[in-house]
Order: sequence, then structure tokens, then C-alpha cells
Amino acid sequence: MESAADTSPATAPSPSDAPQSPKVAEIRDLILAKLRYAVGKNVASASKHDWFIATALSVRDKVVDSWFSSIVRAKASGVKRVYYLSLEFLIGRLLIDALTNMQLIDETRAALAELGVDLDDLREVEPDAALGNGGLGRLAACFMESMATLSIAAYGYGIRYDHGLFRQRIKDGKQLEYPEDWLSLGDPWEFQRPEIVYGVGFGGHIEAQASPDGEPKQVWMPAETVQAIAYDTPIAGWRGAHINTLRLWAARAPDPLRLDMFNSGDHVGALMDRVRAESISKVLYPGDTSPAGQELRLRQEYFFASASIQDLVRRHLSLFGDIRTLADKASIQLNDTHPAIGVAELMHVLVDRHDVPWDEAWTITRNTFSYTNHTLLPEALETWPAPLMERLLPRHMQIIYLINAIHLDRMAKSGGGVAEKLAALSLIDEAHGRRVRMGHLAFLGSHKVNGVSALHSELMKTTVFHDLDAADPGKIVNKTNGVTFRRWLKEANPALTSLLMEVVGDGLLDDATALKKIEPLADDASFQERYAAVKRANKVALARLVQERVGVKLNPDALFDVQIKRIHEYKRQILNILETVAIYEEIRTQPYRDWIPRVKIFAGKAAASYATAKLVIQLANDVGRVVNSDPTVRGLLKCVFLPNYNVSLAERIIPAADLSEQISTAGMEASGTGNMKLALNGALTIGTLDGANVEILEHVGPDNIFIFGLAADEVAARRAQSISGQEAIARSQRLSDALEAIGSGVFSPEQPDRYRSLVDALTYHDFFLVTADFDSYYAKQRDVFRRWRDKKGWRRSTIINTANMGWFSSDRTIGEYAVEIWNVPTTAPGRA
Ligand code: F58
Repeated sequence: MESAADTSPATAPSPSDAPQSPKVAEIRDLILAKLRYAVGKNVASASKHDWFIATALSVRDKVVDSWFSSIVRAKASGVKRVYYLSLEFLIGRLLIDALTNMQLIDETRAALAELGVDLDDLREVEPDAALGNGGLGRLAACFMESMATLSIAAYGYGIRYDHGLFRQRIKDGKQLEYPEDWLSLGDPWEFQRPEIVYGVGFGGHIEAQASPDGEPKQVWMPAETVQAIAYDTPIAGWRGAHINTLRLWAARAPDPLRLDMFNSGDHVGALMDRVRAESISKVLYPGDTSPAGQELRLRQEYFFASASIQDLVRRHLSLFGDIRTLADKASIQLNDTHPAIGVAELMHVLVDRHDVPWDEAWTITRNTFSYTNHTLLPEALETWPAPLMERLLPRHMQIIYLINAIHLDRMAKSGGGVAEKLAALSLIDEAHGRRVRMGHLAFLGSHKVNGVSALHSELMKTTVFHDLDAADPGKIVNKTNGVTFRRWLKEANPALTSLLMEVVGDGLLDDATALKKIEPLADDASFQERYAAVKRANKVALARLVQERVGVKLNPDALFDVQIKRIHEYKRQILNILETVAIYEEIRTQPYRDWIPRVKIFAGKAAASYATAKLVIQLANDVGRVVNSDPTVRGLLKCVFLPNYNVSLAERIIPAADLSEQISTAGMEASGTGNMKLALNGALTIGTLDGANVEILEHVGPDNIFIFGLAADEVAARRAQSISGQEAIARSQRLSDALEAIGSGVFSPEQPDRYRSLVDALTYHDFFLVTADFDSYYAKQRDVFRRWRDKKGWRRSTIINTANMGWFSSDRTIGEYAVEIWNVPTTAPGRA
């Protein structure tokens, strides 16, 4: 980086002759002032990163003005607050987002141009805030934006990880994980609040002390205290009318070092406590295969839940004075079970610190909390070993046991007293060595529990929450996910947005259902042409990026067939790879056929400890290497794996996609949100009847989506019969050839048995029913080809998809949470 030593004044290059709007001049001067006085650079020495910081700080000033007004308004009206607790916020970049929502993008672009700086270059230097893993974290980010847009007085609470989701590199086809370093050059959006700090206790013991009413009072004496320090990031809603706070906690030791140890010469030992404390906010998803890793993860969960609850209780008391009105003035949404320990923490605060009687405390707690479930996968439903929790959080375990005792007693008396039933209802899972079921705790401690698509919410009632639902009917409701159109339409695809706005008008981003107005143009030749031209330009841009990043040249007129998401067996990337292999074989054996040029694009990360998923990444890369370099393929098929999938890469791929792969085993994808982003941007979906695909089908109609495969009930029935793939493989020559090619080393000649384990699993233990769905998937892909050949038909379907995606705006989702779960008022977008 250039040095700041050059102290000549920061002056603008001579202004252009063109008349300037005062706003542009004002922004230019503000950026220059930030560059000089906040960054400490002048024009001559400023790097792109310096310009980015100066520009971010200039828009942040505008955000802050509106932020203060929002806070004052909420205070004056005494409105109920919403607290969104999430271990993940997958925010991505904020510069274009903030400029868009503050309606400053054109002026800032012009101001920077006067200074000889290109806004698009600055966009690229901002690191992604990758404080999340996948859909759950991105949903939290979309929700933060929509809550601000609807002027809900909301706070997001999470952890300020030093290192977000790992950076993925691909070497020799394999995933390698490197630490991600988003904070290395500072974060211009955040405000450190060193004065907002809470102690979070761990370990120790409980003392029963006498209290005036004769009941012994339980007093927790933690052995260790870690400090949680607040960092606030303002989140601007659409048109900047309302701004909310994302408050992330960093962990610090109460003492920076043990001075006695340091002075006695043990310089490393003197820092041990600090290292131990700070490890809590060091990385997102520390590996949890070791006991130490598991303990760290539980410490993360309690750390952020406790700090957040202490903070919101303090706010409530300072605003309203009476802890007993908490549920009227605060709604706490648990984003998955990760913050579920917050239920026990609030009970601890109410009962132990504020002397609220148990029953009343429980009513307040239940009325305050609600819980969103994001998965039915048994292995993803969190449980913690009871001994670990007893050691780390003794008072909370006592509270959990008491909640459980009262709950089971009630269940036994109300007729559910059969032993197996009580075992299923219990907060403690006795079958796997006494573990605390965090989903049960979240369920019991909430007044509403929701799934994230219609199908998922129904399956919650018939599977994992069956008994709890029967005991508390009506508690489970559905809130189908949504995505923010400001980011996923306007910022990601400005050209399409402009075209749509010509028809729909400026209100498109205020009311996404207005998109419906383009439907009558689905057959309009000129509109089709213009839409297709936008798509092609986006594909050219993506092809450039692919060439830069992986050195593969793509034909922008080929069908871009895209699967971008976490790599997981249930998402079945392998099904897509099998079809790629099958077509590869056919292009070679039947070269004369009228093939459609197609590019398979994969991107996604596999959890570092998930060996099978990592092998799938390697297979995609190996298949790509062979197919892309085979001259007999003549460029008719390409297969690329783009490394380091993140929000910013998604913003580049989605606008360029033609086909969206949503091919999970039915019943296993809770909702999906990539499916919504892709359909909105004019990709047609090939998918199973899973998650929100079902609702996308309902909105776009069966002619404009490619549905295949077993439905959720058929999956359950098939699994009950057998999960062997042998029969399906025997029935399908194509499938058996593709498996044979993969298993015998056609794509890994240097190690022919590399994929033997994958092929064996599909053959003998195909839990995700890849083989059962293969033929139907293959046939559906041929329907895709047929539609692609019918250019007008394809374009028509594309337009109909975009036209009908308005319902999938996260503004709609948040509006439903506000009315049916939180009971808070909303305001039309853009009005405070
Ligand atoms: C996702 N879950 C669901 N979990 O898979 C997806 O269907 C849904 O659309 C989305 O939530 C939003 O509701 C998800 O992203 C995780 O990343 C887990 C975090 C904890 C470790 C295991 C993965």
C-alpha cells in the first residue's frame, strides 16, 4: 500500500466542463474529505482500497443520519422491537447495497468519475463479509434488509468472527481450505462500541442461598468470565427511510494479559487466558470433530445468546422500566437452534436476576421467543452431551431439567404418558448417551415455530416434531422464505432491472408483485429480444470471469446449466455429474446428432470434514478436465467448477444462468433460496418437488418449470423398501455406463479407483436415491433441450418466471412474520 507520508493537499483533478448537479459536487467533496481526514491519504497516493474506504465512509455518513432518526422515532413511539438472533449473517459486500438503498448510486458514480475513479473497480476491492455458511446465513442478511425496508424496529445479533467461512482453493481438482481474512484491511461499515460490554460466564458451580420468601435462590458462580464487546453495522432499508442495527459480538478476556506471569518470564503463558477467550469469536464453524471443537462451538452459542439477551433486557428496562412487559415489547426470533440456549438464559435472567416467579418467567419467555427450523436432517438437528452442558453451563442445565420435568409431567397427565412417547417428547435424548435436544428446547420455549416452505412446514409436523406438534397443535406455522430484490435483482442485474422498470415503473422494488405486469409481454417479440440481449450480455461477462478464474473458454450462446450451493449429498450434485458423463459418452458415440451446446457450471463449498462432499468436488473437476480437453466433444459440452463460491460470485453467476438445478432428494431441502434468485433472473428450474420448488411451480405454472423424480412421500416409501441402487442401475444402461466410467477411472486415470467408494455407495447404499431418480432426470434434461431449441418458447418461459417471482420477495416473508409471529407494525417500503 502507498504510504500516507505525502502530505500535499487532497485536491480534485480539474472539474470537467459539464454542468454538475450540486449533489454530485457535494458527494465528491465528501469523498475527498474522507480520503484525507479519515483514511489519511491524498489523491496522488490513494490506492483503490483507499478510495473504497473513503467512498464507503461518505455513504455511511448519510446512513448514520437516517439511522439516528430511526432510533429516535422508535424510542418516541415505544414500538415493539424484533431481535433476530443468528449465528450467521452472510452479508457479502455492502458498498453497492448501501448506495442503492440510499439512492446515491448514480451521483456517487459521477462524483468518482470526476476524480478519475471507477465505482465498479471499487466494488471489486471490497471483501465479502462471509459470516455464514449457506442459505440460512444469507436468509438472515436478506431479512435484515427487508426488516429495515418495512421500518420494523429490529436488531440483528450475531458474532463478529475474525475469520468467516473458509476461502476455497482448488488444487489438482481438490478443495483446500484457507482462513478467510475479511477484516485485515478494516471494515468501514462497523462502529466499535467499547462501552457496550457484557460479562458472559462459563463453568463454576451453583450456590443455593436463602431468600426472604423461604424458597432457596440459585446463584451461579461462574469459574470464568469472557467479555462480549459490541460492534454495530447500520443496515439501510430501501430508499434509506429506515435503518436498523446489526450488532455483532467480539470476545475479549477481562484482562489483556497476566502481568505476573509475563514479568516472571512466561510471555506465552501470560497470554493464554486471552487466547482462550478470544478463540470464541475467532472463526465461523470451528471443526467440531474433536471434543475441544465441540466445546468451542457451544461456547460460541452461549456467548452470543447471553450477550444479546443481556443487551435487549437492558434496553427494555431503560425504555419501559418493567421486566414483566418484555413479551409485549420484544420478540426474539431464533434462527435455527444455534441460539436456543437463549431460552434457558432468559429464564436465568428473569428468575435469578429479577426474581420473577418461575411460572410467570416461563410465560414471558414463551411469549417472547419464536423459532425457525431450517432442516429435518437428523444429523443437523443439534444435540449437546448433557455432561458437557452441565460442566459449562451448570445453572442452565438445572433450568433445562426443570423445564423438562414440568413439561413431561404435563404430558403424562394429559394422556401422553406412554413411555416411548415421553421419551420422544423429552428435552433429553437418552438413546444416544444423554444429550440435550436443542430443537425441543427451542420448540418448548417459543410461542410460534416455523418451517421455511409449505412442504417443509408440513413435514415438520409429520416427522421430527410430530409428538411436540400433537401436544401443542397450531404452534407450527409456515413462512416460505424470500430474497431481497434490491440485491438479487437490481444490484446483481441492473440491465434487467432497467428493462423491467420500463414496463413496471419505478415502484418495482417497493412492490415486487408489480412484476406480474410483464407477463402480457411474454410473447412480445421485441420484449423477448431485449430480455434475451440482457441475458446474453450477462453470459458474456460470466464467460470472461470463467476464463480469468479457471482458464476455460465458454461459448456465450451455449445453454448455461448452473448448480451453485453448498456441496452436500442430499443436494445431489452427483446426479448432475452423472448426466454430464452420460451426455459426454453420447456425444462421443453419436457425434452426428443435433447436440445443443451446453455448459455445466458448478460452485460451492464442502464442509472441511465432509469427505464424500469433497470427493464430489474432485469428481466435478476431473470430469471437467477430461470433457473440456476432448477434441471429439467439439465444445458441445463444457464443465466448470468455479472456486470460492460466495455472495459476490453468486451475483455474477445468477444473472447469466439459463437453467437452475434444484435437484435435492424430495423432502430434504427445507426451502432453497438460490432457486428463487435464479428464477427471478430468468433461469428455468429443473427440480424435484422439494422445498420452495413446489411453490415456484405453483407460481410459474407447470409449462415453465421442469419437474422430475420421486415426491417426498414416494421417497419415504422407497426408502422403507430398499435403498439399494442395484435394481435402478440394472434397468438403465445409460446409468450403468456412466457409473462404470466413473468407477473405472475414465476421469481419474492417474488413480483409477479414486471414485470406487462413491460408485459403491450409489450401488449398495443409495440413501439419497440418486439412482432411483436418474432416468427421470435424464429424460427431463431432454425436455430442456427441446424447449431450448424452441427459442421463442424458452424466452416466453423465462419471462413468465420473472413475472411470477414477486411473491418470493423477502418483504412478503417479513410482512408475514410481522403479523403472524411478532405482532409488530410495518410501513410501506421507503416510508418511515
Ligand atoms: C438452509 N440451511 C436450508 N444450514 O438448507 C435451505 O433449504 C433453506 O433455504 C435455508 O437454510 C434458509 O432457510 C442452511 O443453510 C446450514 O448452513 C447449516 C448451518 C449449521 C451447520 C450445518 C449447516
